[in-house]
Amino acid sequence: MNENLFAAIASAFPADRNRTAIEIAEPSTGTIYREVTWADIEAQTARLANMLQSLKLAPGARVAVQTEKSVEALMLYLAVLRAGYVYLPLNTAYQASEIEYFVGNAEPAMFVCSTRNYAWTKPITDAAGVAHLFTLDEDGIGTVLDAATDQPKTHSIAHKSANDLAAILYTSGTTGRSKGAMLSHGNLLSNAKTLVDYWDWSERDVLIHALPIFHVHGLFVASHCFLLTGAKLIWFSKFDQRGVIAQLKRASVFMGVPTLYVRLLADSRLTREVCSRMRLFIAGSAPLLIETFNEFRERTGHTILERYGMSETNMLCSNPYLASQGERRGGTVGFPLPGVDVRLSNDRAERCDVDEIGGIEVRGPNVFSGYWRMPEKTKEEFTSDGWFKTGDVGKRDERGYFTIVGRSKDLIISGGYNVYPAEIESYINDMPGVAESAVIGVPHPDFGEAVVAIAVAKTGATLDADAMIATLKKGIANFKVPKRVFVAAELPRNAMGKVQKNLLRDTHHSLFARE
Ligand code: MCA
Ligand code: AMP
Repeated sequence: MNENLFAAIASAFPADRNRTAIEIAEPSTGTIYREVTWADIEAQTARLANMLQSLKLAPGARVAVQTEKSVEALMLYLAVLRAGYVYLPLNTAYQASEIEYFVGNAEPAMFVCSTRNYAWTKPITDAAGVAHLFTLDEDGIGTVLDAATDQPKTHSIAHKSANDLAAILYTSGTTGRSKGAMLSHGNLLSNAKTLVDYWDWSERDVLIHALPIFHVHGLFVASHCFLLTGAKLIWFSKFDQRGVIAQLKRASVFMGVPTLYVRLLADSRLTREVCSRMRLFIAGSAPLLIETFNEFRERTGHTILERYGMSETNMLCSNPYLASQGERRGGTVGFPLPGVDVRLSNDRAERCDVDEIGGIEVRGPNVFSGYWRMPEKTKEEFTSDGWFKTGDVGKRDERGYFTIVGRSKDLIISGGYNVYPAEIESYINDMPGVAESAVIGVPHPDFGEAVVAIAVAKTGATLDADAMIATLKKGIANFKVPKRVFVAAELPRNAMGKVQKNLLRDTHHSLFARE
């Protein structure tokens, strides 16, 4: 049996291939300006898969993609699966030094970039010996599609077993550089099937897709649920609450990070009436504030379903969809998904009691096989009995609901993007005149958490906070750049000499408080 994820997707295509699969909406108005049928998906993924195979890439070759969001980019992802290669999506905000690391670490055989990034991407891919560099832009035009134009529109799906690698997703590390989480066809398919079932998807569903497609949330969770049920997508190349609200009347499901819900609520056009056809609002990737959960229920009559996931594990926990399985409880991430084992361990590696706080560990067919070319790191992140240590800290109540109470990893989640303080501190510490720095996350009304840095000058040097921000903007992805930099005489330390970030967080807690 072919266990290629694309084989499962193809077998779920609706019988009527002329049906619309994707409606593409203009972000700020929601006006639909193009439609894509299931026949188009079939033909375009076949052409692209044939083109990929004509390049005679080695088995297991990585195809790295850093392009703006377009339906064609989604087709490219599906074509890589279909042709049996390994997909490696990269955040569009990454700049040259970040891309250089990913290319050096993953050694892709092929790279697809935006035309506007070609000039700086080419020297990087050349130096790393990447054999093929193509382009693809937000309007769906690029050399990667040109190369596929004359290819046949039929293709027989590459044979894969469940353990074969389908994708590598880079996630930052608390120390050192990013690690590539290796996800197999089986990991992705098992989780997608579970979600389709648990959230009661059907071909009648219409999903508003407004998330980026270089992370688990937009690429896997949203896209796979739609693809495995023959449902319909209303596709936004970027999130804009005005366009989304204009299309809510026609939709049944919405998925978003908490920032998207905050922005929807800030628009008075979000009413009960526009949500009357909706059956499900799903939130995840970062903590959803209880205030947002309550305000959304009051305004729309809908109770947001919060779920919890990770790049390494796909989705682990979800609040229930069906009332018969329980209520959706704000501030919790619900129950472990069917087939996924989740446990809590205290610092003596014993199982936690009800309401006792501990480290969240997971086991199941959804859990990745390890970090790309980092066997030692992989070993560190699993317990001796084979459970993956998420680095999240939580508790379980007497009814079985899990709540995430914090993180043992030093991580900031800003607008659904992860930022590791150690990485930003190392950039700041390398700046002229900087003796040391500390990077923290503080509450932010839009992004949930915002990145803030505190820097100490070397003796005799003076630091200009605004100039530091401007320099960082030129070097690293914009969402990682501190919103504010403070220059301090020294960093608070405990008796062991460790920087007391909790004191810094307390000092700057109200920096972005709403007026
Ligand atoms: C944009 N900016 C940000 C962020 N996004 N700053 C901090 N955090 C952010 N997330 C800044 C830019 O640096 C820029 O600043 C300014 O905002 C405008 O940029 P723009 O790109 O126009 O912003 P936007 O379009 O308004 O984007 C905000 C957003 C976006 C829509 C919330 O960040 C987003 O799509 N987030 C979703 C991320 C996501 O999908 N996460 C899922 C990960 P300046 O002008 O100063 O440069 S998957 C995951 O976590 C697990 C598996 C799970 O459970 O799902
Ligand atoms: P990533 O490494 O980008 O996949 O991010 C995964 C991390 O996002 C998890 O380890 C959690 O810390 C966080 N996360 C995801 N969903 C939630 C949620 N519903 N509530 C709180 N944190 C979440």
